[in-house]
Amino acid sequence: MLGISSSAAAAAVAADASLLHVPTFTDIPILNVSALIDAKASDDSAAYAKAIADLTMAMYDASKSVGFFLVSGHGIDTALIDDMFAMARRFFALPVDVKKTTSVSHNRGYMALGEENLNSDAQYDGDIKEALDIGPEKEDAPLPDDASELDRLLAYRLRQRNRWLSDDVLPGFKQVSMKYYDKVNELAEIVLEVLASAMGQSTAFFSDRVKVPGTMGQLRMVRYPAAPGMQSSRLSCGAHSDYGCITLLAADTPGLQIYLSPEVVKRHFPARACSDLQAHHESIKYASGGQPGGSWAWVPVVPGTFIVNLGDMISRWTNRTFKSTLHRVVHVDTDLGDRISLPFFVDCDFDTEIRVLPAFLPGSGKLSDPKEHVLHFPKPITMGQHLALMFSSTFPELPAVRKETQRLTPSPVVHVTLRDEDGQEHELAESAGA
Ligand SMILES: O=C(O)CCC(=O)C(=O)O
Repeated sequence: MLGISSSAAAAAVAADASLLHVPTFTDIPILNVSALIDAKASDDSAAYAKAIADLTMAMYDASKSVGFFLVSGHGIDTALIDDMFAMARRFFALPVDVKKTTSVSHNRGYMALGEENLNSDAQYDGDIKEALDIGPEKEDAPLPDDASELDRLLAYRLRQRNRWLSDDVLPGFKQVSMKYYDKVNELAEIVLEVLASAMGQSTAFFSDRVKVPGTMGQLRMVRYPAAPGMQSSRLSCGAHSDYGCITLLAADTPGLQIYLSPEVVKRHFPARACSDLQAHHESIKYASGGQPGGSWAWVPVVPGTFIVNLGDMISRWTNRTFKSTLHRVVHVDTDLGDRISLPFFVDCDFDTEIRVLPAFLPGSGKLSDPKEHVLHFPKPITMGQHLALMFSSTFPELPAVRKETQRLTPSPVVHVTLRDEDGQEHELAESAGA
């Protein structure tokens, strides 16, 4: 099913038409990871090396052009995915008071309709969605004894223990959710190995930045009620980029839109003038530095695939060579019923320092774009600093976390040598202070 059904056109009488009349990104890149999964399962190092090599260039191209792609051949049982969607629907059908008993703190438990606003620059009110966030089970993922104070603070503020409903209320909820969590987490690790290779790093690059394996995933179940009169001032999910490393998304209904840069628009839709969304122009400018001529596009729902996108940390490590692309959700079509999606966000440890990799330094990096002369992120940041900064903009009560994070994170000084267009070298040293 691609794009939106014709009944959405009727809904468009009331909805802001510019939200709906955008092209569908039908040639979104697809990466088939089955050979890699087989090589890992059979512990065949030669086949593993070949599968990584075969996927690396496709990953590089997808990451450099749009930062969104589909993953097929993932081997996760369709029945498990269907069970997870069915379970999410059952959860959201419960009375709000019951759902609220799972609420813990940010990133764990139930979040009511409108509670999160992913684009407070453009939206007067919160996203038209409700959600449930689940992390790894704490007993499987204790903080290590040598965890830093920052790790402890953020684990407390953002990563508390899951609180489940009992089996009397929702039978099998925990079992299905954690089985799905584990399977998607395994897939995420595999995708990250390919991504690391595309970044010119060892395949263990990301796992080396997670002290306790499996602890940096967050499974979100989201319900979007159809909103036939949706206006650009308040969406199902406001325009944003993801904060961490990668997100793996399963969705049962179209609705996701991504913002394509002018270059991508030219390459994929050369024959048509894509309508831009004027109403979102300001927020796009704010969030992406502004790229007039770009366009929103529907991401197709292709059975048997996960939608994967890169987050802000990858954009930072690669000096924006790899894209952390803006996306949003528009769900107006009541004939399609509620839209359920299952994003799985993957981060690194909170105290992971992110600084532009030498391979991506402008001028000298072997993977950097020769046309790129700007070092976009001269100051390193920790994963925790970035998360605290972003969450303090989406949840108004969180600025305190940001302050505490800045206090606990040392301000390293970064030295880089940049070569300009004339081959002149410039030494740059900046402190990563607040
Ligand atoms: O539901 C979707 O398709 C996307 C959700 C999303 O972007 C998010 O929760 O960050």
